[in-house]
Amino acid sequence: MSSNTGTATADKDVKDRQKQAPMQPLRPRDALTKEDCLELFKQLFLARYFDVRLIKEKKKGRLSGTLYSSHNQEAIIVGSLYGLRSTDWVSPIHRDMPGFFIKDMRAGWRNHDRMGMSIEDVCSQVWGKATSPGRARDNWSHIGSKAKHIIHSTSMLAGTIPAAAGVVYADRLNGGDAVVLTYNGEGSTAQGVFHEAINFAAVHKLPVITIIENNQWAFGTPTHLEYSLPDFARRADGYGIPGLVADGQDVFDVYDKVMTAVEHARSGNGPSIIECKTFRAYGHGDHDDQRAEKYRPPEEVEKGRSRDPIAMCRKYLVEKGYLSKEDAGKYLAEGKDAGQAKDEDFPPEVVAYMHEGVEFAVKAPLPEAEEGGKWVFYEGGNR
Ligand SMILES: Cc1ncc(C[n+]2csc(CCOP(=O)(O)OP(=O)(O)O)c2C)c(N)n1
Ligand SMILES: [Mg+2]
Repeated sequence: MSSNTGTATADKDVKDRQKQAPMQPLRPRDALTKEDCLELFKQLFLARYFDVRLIKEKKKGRLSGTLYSSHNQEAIIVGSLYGLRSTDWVSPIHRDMPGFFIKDMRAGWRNHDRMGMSIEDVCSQVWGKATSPGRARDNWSHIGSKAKHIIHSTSMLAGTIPAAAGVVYADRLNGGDAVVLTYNGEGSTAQGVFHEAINFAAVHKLPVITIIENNQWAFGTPTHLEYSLPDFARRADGYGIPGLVADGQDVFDVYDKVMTAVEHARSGNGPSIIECKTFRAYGHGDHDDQRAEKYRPPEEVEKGRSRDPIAMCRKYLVEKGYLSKEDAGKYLAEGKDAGQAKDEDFPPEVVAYMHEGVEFAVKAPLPEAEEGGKWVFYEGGNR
């Protein structure tokens, strides 16, 4: 039986462990250079063009399979990834396809050694070719790369958060300081595994930053039938961790909030939730586009798409004096859906980069038949 003093010390230890370090709100955007801001602007065009181009390719009959659009949600992907270190991990899902190649893009768009996939990798995956990181064994976002610090995406919503927590737990035990960004739609947060994983991360103070892409819809279910809070971020209170709300249309606000959480996590203060408020531009996937027109009133869609992340970023750059009025009017992709947008609406560098990925994938071979019997069990290698 422990002495009274021993019990008091143990109680204090427990209280110390349960104490929440306050999150210091940061404005890391103030330290971004003009070049950084212009790069973020270009990456927004790139994420949008990826979407536009795939829809056009499918319309032309050069591509099959379902597309899950990130149109209007690009600021979340671009803003959250920009401040990461190469050693950090990400866990993207179906709505984050551009994140696979935008990760670590600061190390050079065409630098094959950077800690993100190449556009050739990602397009090969979309086209189901042998050159895809998953060797075309599955489609869309069902890829990952241990070497590039990208956790394999699955269709089991919220199912990657425990895996992400385990990855950074192992990294901590090995003396690393990596953080992980997990991405989840607001609908996926109703899964039991979401609560289990966040709770586990909270009690072990793991550097897991959960980004909630709150696009107001989970397939055909609106948010008021998903949870009963004005701000989803308040769920964080129940786990004893910070929860921030970001304007998901504003790449700089996303950057500020995510980097605040990253600093907090890297300093050993544990996980947090960042709710990014946005709006899903199209149907759940392109198979749902026509149905979505029936279950969502046109006024709601128009309002939800009225704050285009490209236009908002441009406005900020003009106000900062980083973009002249003349240059600002050069490429006007905002507000246009894939049927309206033309290549001339995007910077030529963006179009050329995506074009290289598309042409590589179109020409790449399909996998050999025997590939189907492989990779169920470990076959060596580190991908
Ligand atoms: C555990 C589980 N339940 C249901 C589904 C089917 N499903 C796939 S996406 C989706 C809606 C997801 O909505 P949300 O999490 O808000 O993400 P969004 O698609 O809006 O980005 C559903 C129900 C699934 N993949 N996994
Ligand atoms: Mg959603």
